[in-house]
Amino acid sequence: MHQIDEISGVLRTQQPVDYEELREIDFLALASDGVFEDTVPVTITIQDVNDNRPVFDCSNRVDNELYTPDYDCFYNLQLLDNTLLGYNTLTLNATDIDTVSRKYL
Ligand SMILES: [Ca+2]
Ligand SMILES: [Ca+2]
Repeated sequence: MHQIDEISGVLRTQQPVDYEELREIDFLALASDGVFEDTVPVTITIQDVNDNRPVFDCSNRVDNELYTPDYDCFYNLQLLDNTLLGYNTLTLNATDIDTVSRKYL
């Protein structure tokens, strides 16, 4: 995943980093002069960014003629014409696997 240049000591990523896949990387870095050596533990903590879209909970979805593949799911409500003001009609739930954007849902 990461590589340390033997001459410069610079650590470089060898593949993309994804917080949703791996949140921390621990390894031991070794320095050697051919006779003596030293090691140091290194911890890299991956910080989350908003790189995933929120997704509606589609467990109560309705698939009918109005459904299109442009949307994850479709909600079709029917209300009586004398429904009172403030009546709870539907609770929409969405989730987001990004920790940084979840608080804005
Ligand atoms: Ca997000
Ligand atoms: Ca993320």
